[in-house]
Amino acid sequence: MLHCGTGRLGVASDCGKMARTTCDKALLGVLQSPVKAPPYIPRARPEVNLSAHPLADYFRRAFFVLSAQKPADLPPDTGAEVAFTGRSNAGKSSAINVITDHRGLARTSKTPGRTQLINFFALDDEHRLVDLPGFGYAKVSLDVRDNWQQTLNEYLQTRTSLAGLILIMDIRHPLTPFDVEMLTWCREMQMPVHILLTKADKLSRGAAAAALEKVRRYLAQYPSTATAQSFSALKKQGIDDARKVLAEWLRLEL
Ligand SMILES: Nc1nc2c(ncn2[C@@H]2O[C@H](COP(=O)(O)OP(=O)(O)O)[C@@H](O)[C@H]2O)c(=O)[nH]1
Ligand SMILES: [Mg+2]
Repeated sequence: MLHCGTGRLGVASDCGKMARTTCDKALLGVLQSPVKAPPYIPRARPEVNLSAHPLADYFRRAFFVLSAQKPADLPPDTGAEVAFTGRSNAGKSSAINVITDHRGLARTSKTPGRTQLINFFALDDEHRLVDLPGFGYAKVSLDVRDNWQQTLNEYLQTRTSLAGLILIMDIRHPLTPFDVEMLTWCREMQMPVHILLTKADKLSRGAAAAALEKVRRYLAQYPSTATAQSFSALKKQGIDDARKVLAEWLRLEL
C-alpha cells in the first residue's frame, strides 16, 4: 500500500507508473467526453427571501454562545431570552434546531439525560434562546445532579432577562408530574409559558387534536396566560406559530 502511495506521489516505481497511467487515462477520458453545461436555473436572491420570511430569517441567525455549568458561567443578564424546558428526551434540542433552521445547533440525542448544561444561543446582542438541561431520568451521579439542579433553580428564580418558558411535552405523554410542577411554578411566578406538544407525527391527526384539547382543558382550570400548540420537529409542523410566540415575548420588531 505504502509502495503504491509513493508511486502516486511521482517517485519512480513500477506500481507508481501503473497507477499514474491508469489515472491519466481516466482523467483524459473525462476531459475529452463532451460535457454538457447544466441548464441555467435562476436562483432567488437571498434578499428576496429575507423580505418574504423575516421571522424565519431572524431565527436562522442563531449561534451558540456558551454552556453554563454553574451560576458564575451564565452570560450577562441583559436584554431578553426564552428558555426551552421539559423532560429529558421530550424534544427540546430538536425544537430549537427546527425553529432556528439549524440542523445541529442544539445537540440532539437518542440517549436521555445527556445534556446537563444550560446552553445559550444568541439571536443578536440582546436576544437569546436557552436550552435547559432535561429533568427526569438523567444518567448522572447524584452529586452532579444536585449541582446542576441548583444552577437551574438559581437560573429560573433570579434571571431577570427570562421572558418566558417554552415547555416541551411529548404529545403522547403530556402533563407528567414534572410538567405539572413546571406549570404550577410558572403560574406562581407569573412566568409566561407556551407548551409545544411535540412528536405530533407519532399520532394520527385526530389523536393529536384530542391531546391538545386535553392540555388546553387542563390549562383553562387556572387563571393563567399559558398556551399550547401541537408541534413536530420531524415534520416541521407548528414552527411559525412557535416563532411568533418567541417574537412576541422577545419583543422583536421585524
Ligand atoms: N418522531 C419525532 N421524533 C422527535 C421529534 N423531536 C425529537 N425527536 C426525537 O426524540 C429524541 C430526543 O430529542 P432531543 O431533541 O434530543 O430531546 P431533548 O432531550 O429534550 O433535548 C431524538 O431521538 C429525536 O430525534 C419529533 O417531532 N418527532
Ligand atoms: Mg437536549
